[in-house]
Amino acid sequence: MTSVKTGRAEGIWTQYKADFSAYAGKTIQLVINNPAVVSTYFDDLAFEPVMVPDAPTAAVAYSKLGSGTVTWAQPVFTGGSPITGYTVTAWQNGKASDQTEVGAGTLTATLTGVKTGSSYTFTVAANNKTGRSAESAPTALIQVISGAISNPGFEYGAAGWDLTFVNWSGVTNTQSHGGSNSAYTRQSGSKFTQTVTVPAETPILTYWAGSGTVVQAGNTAMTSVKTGRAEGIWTQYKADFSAYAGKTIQLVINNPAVVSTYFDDLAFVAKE
Ligand SMILES: [Ca+2]
Repeated sequence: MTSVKTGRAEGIWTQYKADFSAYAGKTIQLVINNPAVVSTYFDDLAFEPVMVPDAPTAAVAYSKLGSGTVTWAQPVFTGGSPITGYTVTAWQNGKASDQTEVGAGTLTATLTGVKTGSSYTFTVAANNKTGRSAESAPTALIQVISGAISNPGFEYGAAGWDLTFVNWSGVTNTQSHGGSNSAYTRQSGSKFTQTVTVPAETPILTYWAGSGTVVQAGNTAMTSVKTGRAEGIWTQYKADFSAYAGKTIQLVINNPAVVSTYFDDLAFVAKE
C-alpha cells in the first residue's frame, strides 16, 4: 500500500497513513514489512474513519486575456474516499479575491474574477465527501495580463508553455531582453508550444530572438522578418498570423538550427 506522511513527527517517530478503503469490510492479512536493509521500529497502528484528502501538489499559475489559469497534480492520499472536485482560490494581500470549483477529473481551472494589472497567488484544495483539504502550497505571484500569450516574457519560468527538448533547453536567467529570464533552445528540434487564440485586431506576432528561431502555427512555419529594432544580442522579428485571426492554434517557437538561441517578449500587435 502507498504510505504518505500525516505531517506529525515526534523524536525519531514519523506518523504515516495508508488508504485501505479498497478493502473496507473485507478480511485481509495486514503485513508490516521492512523493505530496506536498515532496521526500523513501528508502533501504535490504528484504523481511522474516512478523512479529507491531502492538499494537491505542483500548483502552477499563468495569465492571459485578463484571467488566471492554474494547473496542479492530484494528491496521492485522497482520504479513503474519491475526490469529488477541487476549489481554486486567487489570493491578493492575504485575502481570497476569486474562487472557482471544478470537477474531480479536471486538473486545471481559469479564474476570470481577477483584475488585469493586479498580481495574485493561487492555491488549490481537494474535496471529498468528508470535506475540503488544506490549501496547496501557493503558486508564484503572477500579474494578470490582457495579452493573448501566457507568460510571454518567460518571467514565470516555463509556466503556460509545453516544452520539447532535444538537448538541454529551457528558461534561463543568463540572457534576457526584458525582465530577468528568456527562453533558450540549445539544439535543432527544441520547441516551446502554447495554445493561443490569435487576436483578430492584433494578428501580428512580434518577438525578440538571438538567432535562428522560427515561429509556427501548428506544423506550418511562418515567415519572420526583422522589424528593424535591435538591442545588444537581440533582434526583433515579426510574423503575420492574420490568416489565423480569431482561430485557436498551437503557437510553436522552434529552433531549426544546430546553434543555440534565445528568445523573449512575444506579443500580438496590430497590422501597420
Ligand atoms: Ca523576459
